[in-house]
Amino acid sequence: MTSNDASTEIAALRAEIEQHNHRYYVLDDPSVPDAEYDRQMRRLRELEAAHPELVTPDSPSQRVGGEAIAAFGEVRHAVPMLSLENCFDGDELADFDRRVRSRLHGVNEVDYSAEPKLDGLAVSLRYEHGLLVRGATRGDGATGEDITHNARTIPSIPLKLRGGGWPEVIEVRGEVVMPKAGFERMNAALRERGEKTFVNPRNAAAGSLRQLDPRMTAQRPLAMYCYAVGEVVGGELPDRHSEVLKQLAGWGFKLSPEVRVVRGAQGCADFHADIGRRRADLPMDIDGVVFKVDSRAQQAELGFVARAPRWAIAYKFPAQEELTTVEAVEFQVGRTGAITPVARLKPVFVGGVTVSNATLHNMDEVERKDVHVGDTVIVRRAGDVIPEIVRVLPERRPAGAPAVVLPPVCPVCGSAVVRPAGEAVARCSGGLFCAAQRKEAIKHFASRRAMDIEGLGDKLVDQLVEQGLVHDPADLYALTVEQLAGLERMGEKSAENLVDALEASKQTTLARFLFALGVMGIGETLAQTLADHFRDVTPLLSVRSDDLVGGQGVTGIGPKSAEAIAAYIAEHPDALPDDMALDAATLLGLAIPQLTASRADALAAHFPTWGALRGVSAADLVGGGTRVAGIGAVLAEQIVGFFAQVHNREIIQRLRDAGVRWESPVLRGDGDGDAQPLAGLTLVLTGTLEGIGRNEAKDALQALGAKVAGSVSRNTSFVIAGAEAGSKLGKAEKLGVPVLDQAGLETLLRGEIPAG
Ligand code: I6G
Repeated sequence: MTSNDASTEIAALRAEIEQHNHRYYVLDDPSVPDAEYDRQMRRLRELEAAHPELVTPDSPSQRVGGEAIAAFGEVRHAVPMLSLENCFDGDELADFDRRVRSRLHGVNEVDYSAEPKLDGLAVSLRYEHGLLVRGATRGDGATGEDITHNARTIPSIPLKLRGGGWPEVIEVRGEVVMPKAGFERMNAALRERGEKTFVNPRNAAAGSLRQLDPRMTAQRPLAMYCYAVGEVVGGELPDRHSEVLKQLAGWGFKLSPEVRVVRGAQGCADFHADIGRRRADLPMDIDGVVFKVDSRAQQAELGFVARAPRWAIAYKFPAQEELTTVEAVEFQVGRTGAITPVARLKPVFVGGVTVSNATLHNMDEVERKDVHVGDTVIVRRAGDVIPEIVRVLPERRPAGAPAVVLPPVCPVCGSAVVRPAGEAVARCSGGLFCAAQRKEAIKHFASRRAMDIEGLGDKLVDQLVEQGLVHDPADLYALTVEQLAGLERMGEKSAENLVDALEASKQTTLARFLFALGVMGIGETLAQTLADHFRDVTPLLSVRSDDLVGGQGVTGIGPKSAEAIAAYIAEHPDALPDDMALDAATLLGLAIPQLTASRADALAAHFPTWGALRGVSAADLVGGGTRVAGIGAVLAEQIVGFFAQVHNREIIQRLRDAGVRWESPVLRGDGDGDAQPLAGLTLVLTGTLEGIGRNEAKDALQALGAKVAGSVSRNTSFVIAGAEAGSKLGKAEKLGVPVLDQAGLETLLRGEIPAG
């Protein structure tokens, strides 16, 4: 191949790969299967290796990171990187808006560009003639560190601007962050290798950017979200900040998908409240929202005070991390006997509430974090997540602070505590002899998503168990008004109501009943799967492991991918001629959802022709020995063990004798079309629905044959959005999944399918 030919092919490959990168990393909207992307990248590397004179710094092949540098250089920012004024409540925000309007000679209402304030590291990128020439940290605002070598490895940072019309020189500023999911994955991998983990995504982002070796940075899941410009030479930008952001997006930069223009102080307050409600669901940690006067002419009129613009403010959320001290560590016993160490903390205001307890999960965690009583610790409370100790500050440990030791016997019943070698969880061996386990098992049985016994709260269960009135769930149905009325804080009327609620709870679904039994490892989804599969509890009483695991499927294909692949085949029976021999490349060419290269290999090895693959069901495909979706060997043993125990069988029998019953579930997606008018639909519920709880709606829709999933994907038929719907609504809009309101839900509940 001549250098000319190579140059043409290289240019075409670079353009294509950059386009895929842009779709994948900037727009979160992948355009080609991974295998195709890998093939193009391999080809580009091959050509560049054969023609090293054609390698340029803006080639996508250069993102893997070059040589390590010896030390960070200094970069003086041509335009200083300022800080932002902060405010912490609505009054301070209103004051800011009043100041802005008064300086603008009393304009009535100001438009603000609003966006979340991401918790990462501020970075400035300098482009000359459309090419990235420098990346620098904020530093002290005037001088930062040169991190060009690392910036090049971050896939959402364009090496070369897209489109055209960019200024000769432009500095683009934003925040480099590590999304929460990437952070969790990276820490899990570090933990697995016995390496030190990062305390939070911000520290992980900062640590990753401050690497001398860019090959390390290249492996970290970083992204940069842009929000401002610095120096601009030889070019003009639009008049409104929001338009500048759109222009940046056009040049290939990633923006927060939450950017909005809002009106006046009220618009700002509403935006703050909306983002605040969704804070825990956002993919990145944020510590507030930022408002900027949208008109750049007004910005110029307002100017700066000290080192902050008068036209912008950060409205902060309550800190999610604070310092406090561990006053004691106690051990709680859960439903399955798991013993959980809980730190009793000196009360501290964090994440918007006062926190005085934090879970330590298990003894491995206590040992890993090296928690001693008396330690000063960082406690974190994010959203509704249970507060946790992030880390100990060993330098502040008082002399003689006692280590935390697992008690040899259960603190509730005195039975031996067992912790099998290699396992993190220690358990009380008392079973239902242990009052703590009994209480928790009954609370779970009565809970809303299980038997939904209204009025049977935790305090009441504690009393019932402590007074010996209830030993197991079946005893609940023998309770009388007289017995209940004698309890603390229970009158005759409440006792009658509870007996009525117990009676009402007897009519249930098999899935709820199975979930209520509290079999270890059986959550709501698996309970539903078991109910669909076995249709009654009786076959489960004699279930064997072989009935749950041991299929003939394809290695490497799990229940989810099997469903996606089988659905594709069912929808495209004529995608290939019947007698066509299959290989992985042919299958990958069909862009079947969830079909990775390794699964394509396995599938082609298993099914010699398309004809052989046509007509297979998801169950035929599931490999690794799974027969019931989601159940592997360990879970199968737990299920078999549970139903084999005489004591559990007796409770099930007594519950049935007491009148607990369910409609026989109809198999989804086949059989009686009239009883299953929603068969084949996959629905997702989000937000608060009117007049019907989410679980109730879920049960009703499932009874009509629909599948109700927890997350939105391209396979979702409809998202049903109630009031204050969260990120699922955004995802639906992004993927083009039809969204239904309350009226749409009602149509579905009548068994009719609304127009999409
Ligand atoms: O620190 C910052 C975070 C977010 C910012 C910022 C921002 O906009 C969304 N904008 C400016 C202008 C500055 N700091 C100085």
